[in-house]
Amino acid sequence: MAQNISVPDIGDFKDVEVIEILVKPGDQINKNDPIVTIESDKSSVEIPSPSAGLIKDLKVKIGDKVSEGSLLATIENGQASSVPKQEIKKEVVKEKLLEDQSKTNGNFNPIKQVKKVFAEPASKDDVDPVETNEWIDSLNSVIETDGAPRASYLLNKVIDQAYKSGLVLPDTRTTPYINTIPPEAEAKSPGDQNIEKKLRAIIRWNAAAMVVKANKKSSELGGHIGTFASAATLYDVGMNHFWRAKNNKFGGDLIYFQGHSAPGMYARAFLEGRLSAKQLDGFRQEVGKDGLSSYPHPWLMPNFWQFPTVSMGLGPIMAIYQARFLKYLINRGLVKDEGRKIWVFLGDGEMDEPESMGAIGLAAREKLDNLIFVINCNLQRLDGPVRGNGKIIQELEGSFRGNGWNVIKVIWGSYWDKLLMKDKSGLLVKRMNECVDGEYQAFKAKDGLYVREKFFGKYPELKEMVSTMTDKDIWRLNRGGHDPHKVYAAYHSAMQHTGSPSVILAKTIKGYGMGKSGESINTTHQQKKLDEEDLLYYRDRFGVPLTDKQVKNIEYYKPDENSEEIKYLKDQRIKLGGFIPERSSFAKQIKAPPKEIFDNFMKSTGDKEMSTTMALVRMLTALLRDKNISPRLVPIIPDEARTFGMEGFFQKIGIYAHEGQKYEPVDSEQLSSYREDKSGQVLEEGINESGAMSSWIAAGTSYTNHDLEMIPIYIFYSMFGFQRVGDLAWAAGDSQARGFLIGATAGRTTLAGEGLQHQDGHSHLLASNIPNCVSYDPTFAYEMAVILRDGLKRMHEKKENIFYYITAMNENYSHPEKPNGSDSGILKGMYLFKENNNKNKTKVQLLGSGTILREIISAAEILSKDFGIDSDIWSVTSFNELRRDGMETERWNLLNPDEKRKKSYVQKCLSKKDGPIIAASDYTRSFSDQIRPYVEKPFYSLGTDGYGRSDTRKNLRKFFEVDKEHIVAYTLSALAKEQLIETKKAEKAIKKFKIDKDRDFPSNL
Ligand SMILES: Cc1ncc(C[n+]2csc(CCOP(=O)(O)OP(=O)(O)O)c2C)c(N)n1
Ligand SMILES: [Mg+2]
Repeated sequence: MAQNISVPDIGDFKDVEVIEILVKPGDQINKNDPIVTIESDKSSVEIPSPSAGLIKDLKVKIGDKVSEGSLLATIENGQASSVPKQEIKKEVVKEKLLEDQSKTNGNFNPIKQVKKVFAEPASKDDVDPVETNEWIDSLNSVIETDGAPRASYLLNKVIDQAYKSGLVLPDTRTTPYINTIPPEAEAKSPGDQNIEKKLRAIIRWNAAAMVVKANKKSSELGGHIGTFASAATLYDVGMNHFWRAKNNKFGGDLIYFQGHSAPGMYARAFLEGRLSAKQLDGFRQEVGKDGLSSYPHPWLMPNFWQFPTVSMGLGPIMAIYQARFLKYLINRGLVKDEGRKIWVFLGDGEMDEPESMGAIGLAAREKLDNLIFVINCNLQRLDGPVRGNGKIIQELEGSFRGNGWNVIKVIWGSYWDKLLMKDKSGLLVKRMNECVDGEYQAFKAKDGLYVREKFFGKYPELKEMVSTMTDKDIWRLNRGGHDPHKVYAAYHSAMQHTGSPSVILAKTIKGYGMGKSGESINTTHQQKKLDEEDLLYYRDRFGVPLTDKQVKNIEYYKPDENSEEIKYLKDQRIKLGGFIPERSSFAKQIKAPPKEIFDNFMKSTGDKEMSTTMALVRMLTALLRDKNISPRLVPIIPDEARTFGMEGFFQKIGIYAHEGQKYEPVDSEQLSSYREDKSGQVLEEGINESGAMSSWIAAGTSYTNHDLEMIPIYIFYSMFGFQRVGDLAWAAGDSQARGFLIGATAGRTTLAGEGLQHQDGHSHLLASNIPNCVSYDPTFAYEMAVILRDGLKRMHEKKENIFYYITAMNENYSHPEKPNGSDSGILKGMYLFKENNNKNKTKVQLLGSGTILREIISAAEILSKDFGIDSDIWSVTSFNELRRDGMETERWNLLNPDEKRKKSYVQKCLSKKDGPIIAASDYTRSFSDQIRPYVEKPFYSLGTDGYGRSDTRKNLRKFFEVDKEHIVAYTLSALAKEQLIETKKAEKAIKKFKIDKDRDFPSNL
């Protein structure tokens, strides 16, 4: 029996136009297949079929207006007559378990037993120490008999009860200043410690030698020794035992190396035979062949580095979103869950960057247990201590714990274990707790005697504790981050941890082993030269088998290929699947959609008005019907889907939510209901441009990191794009991210009412500085369609390492038909849109881009009608691309003075055309000025220099002098200056349009 399909609840909209019919009678359709697309003045949305069946009759045609309940079609064998309420996938929530986990901070530390008690020494305010000890004994006995989870549970219950009783509890953000993992719970490294120690020494040496050698060539070259010196153990333990490389069996762990530790990675790659001594000699000399980048730059070393991290703070936020994106791919069923991990190496100073910690809440909320931060807490940054008066490790612990991370502190090395065992009174821990980082830094810049006096000497009991130790023994008391056993145990524990991200806070010494020349002193960071004496010290300190002469020559040391060291090093990596870092891609291309997919946009819209943003959203909807493209699209929005008319995507493809949707959304009755789904496709990032940009980078580099080409489309207010996250955009270029950035609500006068902080008149200039960013400012839907399809083809089919920035506007207007043969011009940056030759008289070349092209078109009509001036109207889709072509051509011509001059594309377009050139855009004049050198004709640019302000579009265009009247007046004046018309004609226009000559330049207002 035939059933009706009618329009479901579409919110407040009425009389909405049907713009596409997606089925025809006789079609067999599935439930949720789209029947028609309807479009309001702001957004378009598909109406899905409520059931499967055969379409019998269509009851609407394109152009019809429909409202809720309007009949659309009838279907045979269908079962329901209205769109079913969405099914809320209720996750089975094991509430009790979750509750317990969150209370233990997700950290089920495998503590088996507790033999010692780090209680504070009995203090004056302990009125009943016996009772105190009874409580502690009880706790220990639960840990011993029932295990740590039970003990945590009981403690939480007691704490809950205390809160209920109104007790003010002490601050529990931090734990004592000791290792999180007690020695008896440490996993033991299976490695050969002797060989590993030798290898570490050699790698340290080669890294330092490489920097010193470069600086011998020229002090301009620079480099860092101190950072890697402090982190060598942290890297080596990972390389020898934990980090699994990408190969044909496994996707590979992803490691974000701290930028300034790059020399250490090169030094290891040298031992692995991946880099030659000649290449090490080319450190920081990249202009010639085979040089090595100062820092991790995939653009410059595309087979080696994966992640650009040296701009501090970008590594951590990009890595968090990388880990999130990996979960997204898994939850969407696009990649297998192989237990891959994202490791991120950071400096303690770097943690002051707002970006570093800005997304740690998200990491915990999304339960990113595939993410491990390792923060190298050497207590120093560039100028001096990170927290001289405080304790960076404790501070970070508090922040990360507070955000729900699993925190593993690696503060003390094994030599401290015995002392801590002896510390029955807790006085040693008390001393550890009370010392500030400024003191800890000084301890390691001095000697054992100093530590004896200043650290242990504070309390006679502690002085006594170390009385049998020599100063050398005291000096040997090591820090956790330099102890491979402790580091191994921490990594092992982080690898096992589930339910939340982990952070390892490793205490180290900046410039470890550099001695007087730079160990733990304030100038360590910039120490790039070591004199002979320093080098000999460094060799001896680590026992590198080089003669004095070899040291003086600053030779690299590489054991024989058959030596046990090299064999061991390679064996460990073979066991872990290959070398790291290594950048590769085995992703398959995505076939660009057929040309016809955008056919609709090539026609005139007639009277129908729409914005280019709406047109773009319709194009995306069309792409979602292409089976090659659809699953790979990653729409990314920072809380502005409704602004851009994209709310239709919520139902259609769902919003990614790792826990599905645990609630019935308030608008569940409506077609565009807020639908969250575990396999949702939209990344709805909230008000978080940096996060959205980081997601976009993760998706845009998926072809290398996950061997799966994805098509990220990040849509944002253009003002909050490059200006806000410019450094991330630069890193995206370095990373060779592919995808689309859409600067919506673009144009200084087009966004109108929003005012100064919203109106963008310069994002294109920022985009133009990124070498592999291709940018366009289209006016019409067909231009957008041609550009979008070409972008898909270039990036995702041909795999060009470029990304697109396209501006889209919110002004509604009608769109003409695509002029014949304009495709190539649209892509090159300009094409002849229209010629006004009816007067056969004085002529002018009018160039416009974005919405201001429409002012140009109107101005041309006035010029023709009222002033008898002919014009050629050029739509400039990209001043940026034109400039690139102009620069290249000019350079070639200058370098080849004997040859016939080549013409730039701009010249090809304009050189045979008559009249001066007037160019106008909704951006600052420098945007259109970019082509000035290549036109070889009088050139005048009009633009929106100055701060925006809220008003109507008309008033704003008048204010910035980019409205049709100003364009006419300025054009006439330019023609007069070229003596092509009489000056009085220009004067007349200025008067006619009531242009105030005495008004200040808009930039000054
Ligand atoms: C955004 C940014 N600002 C400044 C710098 C310059 N810089 C390089 S290293 C450094 C200090 C790093 O200290 P820390 O993070 O503690 O790393 P460490 O070398 O101590 O391991 C600074 C300020 C930079 N690379 N990036
Ligand atoms: Mg530091």
